[in-house]
Amino acid sequence: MFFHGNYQVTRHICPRNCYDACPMLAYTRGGKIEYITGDTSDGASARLCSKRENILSTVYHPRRILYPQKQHGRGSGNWQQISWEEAIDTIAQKILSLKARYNSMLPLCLNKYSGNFGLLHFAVEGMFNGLGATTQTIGTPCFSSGLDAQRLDFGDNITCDIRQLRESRLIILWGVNPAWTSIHTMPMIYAAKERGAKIVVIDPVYTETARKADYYFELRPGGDTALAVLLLQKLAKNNRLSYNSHQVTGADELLAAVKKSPADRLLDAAGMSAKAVAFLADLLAQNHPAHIWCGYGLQRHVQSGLTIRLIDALAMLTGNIGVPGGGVNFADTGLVDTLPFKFMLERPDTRFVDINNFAHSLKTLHNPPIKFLWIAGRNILRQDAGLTELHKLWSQLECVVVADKFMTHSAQMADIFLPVTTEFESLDIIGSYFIHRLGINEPAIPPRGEAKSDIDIARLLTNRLNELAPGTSTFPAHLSDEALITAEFTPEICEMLHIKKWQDLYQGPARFRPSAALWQDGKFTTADGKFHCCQLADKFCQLLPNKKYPFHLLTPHAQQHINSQSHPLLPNLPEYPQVSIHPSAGQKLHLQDKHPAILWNDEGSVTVTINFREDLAPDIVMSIQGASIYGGLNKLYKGLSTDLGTLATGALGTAFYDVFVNIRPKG
Ligand SMILES: Nc1nc2c(c(=O)[nH]1)N[C@H]1C(S)=C(S)[C@@H](COP(=O)(O)OP(=O)(O)OC[C@H]3O[C@@H](n4cnc5c(=O)[nH]c(N)nc54)[C@H](O)[C@@H]3O)O[C@H]1N2
Ligand SMILES: Nc1nc2c(c(=O)[nH]1)N[C@H]1C(S)=C(S)[C@@H](COP(=O)(O)OP(=O)(O)OC[C@H]3O[C@@H](n4cnc5c(=O)[nH]c(N)nc54)[C@H](O)[C@@H]3O)O[C@H]1N2
Ligand SMILES: [Mo]
Repeated sequence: MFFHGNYQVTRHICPRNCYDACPMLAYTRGGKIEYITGDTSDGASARLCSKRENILSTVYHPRRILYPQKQHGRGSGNWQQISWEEAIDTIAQKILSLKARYNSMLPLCLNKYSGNFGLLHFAVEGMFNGLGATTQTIGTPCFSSGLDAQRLDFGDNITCDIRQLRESRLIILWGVNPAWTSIHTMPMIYAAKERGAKIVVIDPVYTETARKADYYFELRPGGDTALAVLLLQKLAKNNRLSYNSHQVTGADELLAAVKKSPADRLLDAAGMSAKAVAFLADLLAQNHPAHIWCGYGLQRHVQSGLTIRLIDALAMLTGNIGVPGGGVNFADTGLVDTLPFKFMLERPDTRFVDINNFAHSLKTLHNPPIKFLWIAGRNILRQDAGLTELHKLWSQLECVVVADKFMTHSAQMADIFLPVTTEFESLDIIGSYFIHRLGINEPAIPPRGEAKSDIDIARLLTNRLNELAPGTSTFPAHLSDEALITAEFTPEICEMLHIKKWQDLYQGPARFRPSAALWQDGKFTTADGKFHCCQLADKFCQLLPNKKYPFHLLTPHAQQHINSQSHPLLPNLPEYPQVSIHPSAGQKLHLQDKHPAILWNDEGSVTVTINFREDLAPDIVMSIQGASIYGGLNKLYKGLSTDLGTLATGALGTAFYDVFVNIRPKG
């Protein structure tokens, strides 16, 4: 903390599930945060993203819930404010009665993910683990298959320092839309462009990032697998591959299969012309080093693990790995893999259930069934797959607790609501999964109303349980935030961050990787130390629209807000999802621009508003996720697993963008 004129200035890192993990400064006067800016102390830009206004309004918005509540009848809206004592006592009594009834804590389930990725937020897992064996979700909706792909190929999940992009001659933004979802990497991309680098975007949708690129390649959703094979084929044919065969396993086999693959079928799968592929292959051949950024959108398809593996191989076999400005960035799990998370009290007997298929677990687990659900940092009744089933199964839950800041779709179906603090009201440490940054969130103001941090809630519940039934929980509720953080900052972590102690973060964020190129010594962290080329499957399993459901539904991430967060905050948010469709496709179905329509498939139907958009392919419809009041699009998504994910995250990923629908006018 420091002072600037009349302002107290505190350091923060945006704790949301976002590439950037932006450092921020909060300016507080008279006990109120008046504004926030970017913290430039580690070279980050002073500009914050367009979510900034919403970030501050999460603190002060009149719809923020500041007191614990109890609902009389789920979904009734009949909420009653209660004291923390009553809220915690009700929950504790329920836990103890379930334990007595089932002689087990397994009926208790935690469904937690990314509302706030802060270190101390993992106390919620610690609170559950302190009770014995419980049920908990495992996996992630974001990036499982890509993580596995890179782990299999390189042996690890590491990104290069994005500042190295300045050295790139070619930057391929493949299924990622950083102009919306990672705006702080855009200056590196512009800097590269100014130095003569060519910027390429590969996306089925002409995005904001595509607008800023030199070349845009449109393809079919999921057509990237075929495109990667085509590029390898072309480059091999033109003798443009260049790699050290001692550093690679499986290249000969892969290339033999690639050469045999029929190009016409691949072109059809990619939805691209031979000319476009040849042009892209030439760009790769002529511009070295090339950096490829594989986004999470790219891998929300059933075959995406293979796709990312092929893209890794493309980079490796074109000599783009181990050179500054080259590489394939996806995600970096270095911090999470190194932090000990001592207070999480991890245990081998946890019953893990797939985060991407929660309805299935509710339905199939009987011995014992899930009876109690604690949701933190998630809005599952809006954002998950299998929503129709999830709603049906909800009544089997005897108690649902939601810890959040707002009355989300999930909270509306809870029994108890626990109000949590924001990143401006409690201490925490935040790391990034993409750009090597780690920093502090220091409290700028005391918690508003009676909001509490997730870790304080964990302490309250632990203490109450142990009062009612001594020995129920082993969670270290007596340890302060500072003591828990100190125990996490082992000498190994401090060395990794080039700091002496965690308190150094009060001076500004730290970086956890050197800025040198990755894999420069040609040694990989796979079992044999080599880069592993994937092998081609006999048949691709790309999913395509069909006669009954002729449209591929894409629901990419929004510019103005993150996921379903802050959707209660945005002014003028439309009631129904806006669905973009090409006018010619729309007119064939008698749809009218700006008019209501029904989007449907075997899973259900949803009311939407039609938005004609000239630059969309005729068999794609698109709707920005979280960008309406009612939402509901996930009702149409049953939940298809991706081909990889278990290795890195414990569960397969989910193919959010392999959804097929039909449309009719409403009324
Ligand atoms: N502003 C903002 N930032 C965010 C978020 C947010 O909601 N808003 N969410 C955060 C989270 S949780 C995540 S996971 C990330 C996600 O951020 P991104 O990685 O950018 O992912 P998406 O928005 O899912 O998709 C990116 C692009 O992939 C394209 N795409 C879809 N299918 C395919 C395909 O088959 N091939 C190719 N080549 N492209 C395809 C989409 O059209 C889209 O333009 O962003 C994080 N940052
Ligand atoms: N159709 C479709 N569906 C998708 C996606 C898609 O692209 N298309 N993307 C998927 C992806 S990648 C993701 S990550 C999910 C995410 O979707 P969401 O579940 O919306 O994820 P988050 O943005 O992490 O926010 C979850 C909740 O955490 C709350 N929260 C914020 N801070 C805290 C805190 O400190 N404590 C607690 N207890 N709660 C807090 C927020 O208010 C919010 O309600 O959506 C998935 N669903
Ligand atoms: Mo995500």
